[in-house]
Amino acid sequence: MSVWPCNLKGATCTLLFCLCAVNLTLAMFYVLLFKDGQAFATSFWEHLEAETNLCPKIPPHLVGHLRIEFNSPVSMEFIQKENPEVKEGGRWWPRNCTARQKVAIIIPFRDRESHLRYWLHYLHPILQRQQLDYGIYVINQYGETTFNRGMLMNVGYAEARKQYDYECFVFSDVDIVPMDDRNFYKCYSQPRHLSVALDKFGFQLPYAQMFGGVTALSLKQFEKINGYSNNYWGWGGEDDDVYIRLSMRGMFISRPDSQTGRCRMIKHQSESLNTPNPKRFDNLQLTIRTFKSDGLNSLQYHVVSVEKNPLYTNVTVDIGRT
Ligand code: UDH
Ligand code: MN
Repeated sequence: MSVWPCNLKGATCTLLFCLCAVNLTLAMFYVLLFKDGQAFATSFWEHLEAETNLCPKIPPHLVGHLRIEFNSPVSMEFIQKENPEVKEGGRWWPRNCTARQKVAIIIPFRDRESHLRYWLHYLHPILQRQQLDYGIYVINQYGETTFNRGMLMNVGYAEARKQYDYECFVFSDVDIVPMDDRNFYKCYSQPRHLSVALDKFGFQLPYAQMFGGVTALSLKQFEKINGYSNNYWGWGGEDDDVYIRLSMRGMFISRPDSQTGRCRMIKHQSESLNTPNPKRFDNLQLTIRTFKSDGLNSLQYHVVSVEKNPLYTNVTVDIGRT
């Protein structure tokens, strides 16, 4: 009687037995390594399926030039009715294909409700036609302190990342709306400036380094520059500071052409808590030396509340200072 669990002759039987043992070990290894073999297999197939069902490179429902005006106020209820597919917190994603990018839109904000309504009214349909997997984050500066646009952008970036696996961040003023839906609110291989031809500047780019209004940076690009500076209190400078950061990191500005990049800005007065910052020119002299330690890695804030409203997520934040 043989010790082997088969009737084959010596060598063949040993070989078969060894193969079985190797197979079993590999299988156990696989299960242990991925803890849950089933979940791994499922996510693998889901991933493969998603890859094959990517949304088309050119979204099919774009309309091109848009008529934008700010003469007839819209209510939140009306905007909600216009956008039935938008989920709580201002989230939307295409249902019949997988979006090419997951985009968080960050809006620095305080006391501009009427502007926000126009923005939501125009942008939600545009972002849907662009087939993005997106979420809207309104970062509301708490209290009566001097406004700090750059710091609010950093907070928006940090808070949006806690909500979803975003890979692209669009930073937009609340009062700027694109006039063409081919101006994509997504990220490119270089940091993107989207509001290149504003009506208030006669549809011209005022200067080549301009990087204010609406911009888009991938997670990698934003990390590479350490985000915005936290030190620009009041109006101006923080956008030029970002330009210095990205050029220091060997990047350059990408832009749509001046026709596609046309935008309208809602006319408004400047707020008393956002008057021009007299220190901005001095700060800009120091950026090259300070940007590695002033930005995302030095950001400190206190979240007062996070509300998931029907059309956007509202993050109220205390950023300190006077
Ligand atoms: N913002 C607020 N609330 C404020 C200040 C600024 O929400 O109190 C946000 C908002 O997203 C705004 C952005 O910060 O779009 C930039 O601020 P801004 O719109 O005041 O800056 P802009 O350069 O205006 O457009 C400068 C003042 C122009 C006054 C012209 C008077 N004729
Ligand atoms: Mn403005």
